[in-house]
Amino acid sequence: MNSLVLILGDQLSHSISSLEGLDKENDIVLMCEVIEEASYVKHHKKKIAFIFSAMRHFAEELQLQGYHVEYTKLDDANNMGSFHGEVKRIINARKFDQIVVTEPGEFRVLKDMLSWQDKFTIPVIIRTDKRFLCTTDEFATWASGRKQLRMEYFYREMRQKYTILMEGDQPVGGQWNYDSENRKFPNEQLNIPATFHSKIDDITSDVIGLVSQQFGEHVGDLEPFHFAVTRKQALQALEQFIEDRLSCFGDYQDAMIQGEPWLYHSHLSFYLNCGLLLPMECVQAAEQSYYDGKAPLNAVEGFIRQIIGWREYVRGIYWLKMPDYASHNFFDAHKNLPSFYWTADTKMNCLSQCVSETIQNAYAHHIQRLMVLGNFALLAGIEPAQVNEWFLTVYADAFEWVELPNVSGMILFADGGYLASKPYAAGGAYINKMSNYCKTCSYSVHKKNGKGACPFNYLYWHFLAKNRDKLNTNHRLMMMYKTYDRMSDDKKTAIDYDSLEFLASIE
Ligand code: FAD
Ligand code: DLZ
Ligand code: SF4
Repeated sequence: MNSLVLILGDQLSHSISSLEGLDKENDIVLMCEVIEEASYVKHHKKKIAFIFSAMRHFAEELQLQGYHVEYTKLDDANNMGSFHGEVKRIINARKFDQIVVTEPGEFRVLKDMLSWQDKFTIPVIIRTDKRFLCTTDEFATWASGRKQLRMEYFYREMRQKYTILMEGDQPVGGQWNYDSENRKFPNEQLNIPATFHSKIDDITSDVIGLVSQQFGEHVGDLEPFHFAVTRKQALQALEQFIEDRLSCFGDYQDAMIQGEPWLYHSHLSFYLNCGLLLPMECVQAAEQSYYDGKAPLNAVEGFIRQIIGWREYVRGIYWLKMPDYASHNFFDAHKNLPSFYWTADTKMNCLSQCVSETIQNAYAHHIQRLMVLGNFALLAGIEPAQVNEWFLTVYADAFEWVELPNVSGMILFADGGYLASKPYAAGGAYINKMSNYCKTCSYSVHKKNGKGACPFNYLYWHFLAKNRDKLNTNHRLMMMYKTYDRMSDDKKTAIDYDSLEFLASIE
């Protein structure tokens, strides 16, 4: 039985299920850089360089282990430009009995793969992606019969299932969640350790040249490039996080400081999502750090919750609800994405900072994505499809299974509250509390209306008023509607006037 094993750019794990049982003598591993994947959205240049370099290093490692790898580079003359094109090319040239793949991370790709058996008249075996801690079937069982899903309950079950931070059947420390301790305000005097910096070797250098030549019109800075591109380097990045930053991860998880893009976050999503790191090894390293007395419980629990909780939860929702999930638009929002999302050219300092850092690093941390970039898109009524495309384009960790639920579910509430219990809408006061951006902004965060007032302030109330019929029954917003109702008619008119004028100015 000769198998063709296709490995995708986000499946760079030696334990990937498609390699299980592979016969090194007779089977062939196919990896291909294809223009369709690099341009179905115009990915950030750094993201393409990262994926291509990591793919080339991974292929080299497989070859050293004795696998027969067919690797197609983007600029190879016979490159067919798509996964199905490359599969077709190789099966036309050689005889295979079956194609083996691990399930892909995007519905778009799965749909394509499901057509191959008929198209190529050869069996296509699609194996479960065992790198995730909850299979799509397990998640569907958990979700069945629940009208609304809540991450917290899913997370507790995951803690129990894998015995993470547990004492018998109770959570270590007596609480499941220490989020209330994780809201320290930004402190400009912090001595923040640098993020991981790998050396650029010949492979990465070649890829940087290729991306610069072929994707010049894509967004983003290609250099400096310092992502890990091998498993060895990714393990070093994990170790560096555990040693240098984990202990403060919880305290400053929600803080934003001007000129500090990385803070105490792990910066591991790139490696987790492309397979260089496995979720459980990150979780266990953090848990061990707690037991060794090196990191406090609020930090370790918070980090672990992101991985076994949020990460698995959003993936479960993605596969449960696709393809419909991509077209949800609960608020019927249809405004275009303002051009400053691509240029950072706005007087709103918070947005300008977060977009600039995104352009430089293909990274922004969670609160920047949620409470600045996403929050603004929600308040301004930007069409979900355009917001999703932007988030999928600009971040090196963006794959649709994780990007879409975070954007459509968590921040835009486009699914009407299936993923989150209320929209994460906030005015300028929140951004001012959690960042130092407002100090140097052209707008005044303390001014609520009129010239020079922070746009988040009036847009927040405008959003609530405009969508009242859809949010009225949400008990978590009742206080806010009571506050709105107590406002004078003049105040309400000013909110509408300022909002409409501002929104027209960014069209
Ligand atoms: P840390 O803060 O150090 O967190 C540790 C790990 O937990 C991350 O590496 C990640 O694997 C996981 N994690 C944390 N939060 C989430 C979450 N909400 N969903 C899934 N995993 C999570 N994450 C992506 O990996 N890809 C995306 O395309 C993506 N898009 C997002 C869009 C929006 C609007 C929002 C609000 C969040 C998005 N996230 C996305 C989640 C989160 O912002 C990133 O995982 C995180 O910023 C990555 O940086 P880090 O590795 O330093 O994370
Ligand atoms: C993101 C990406 C890019 C930019 N290029 C490739 C590629 O050329 N070849 C490849 O195998 N994978 C690439 N990827 C990752 C894929 O887009 C990803 O595997 C699918 O979206 C499924 O999750
Ligand atoms: Fe952002 Fe408003 Fe603060 Fe300016 S004042 S940084 S627009 S929150």
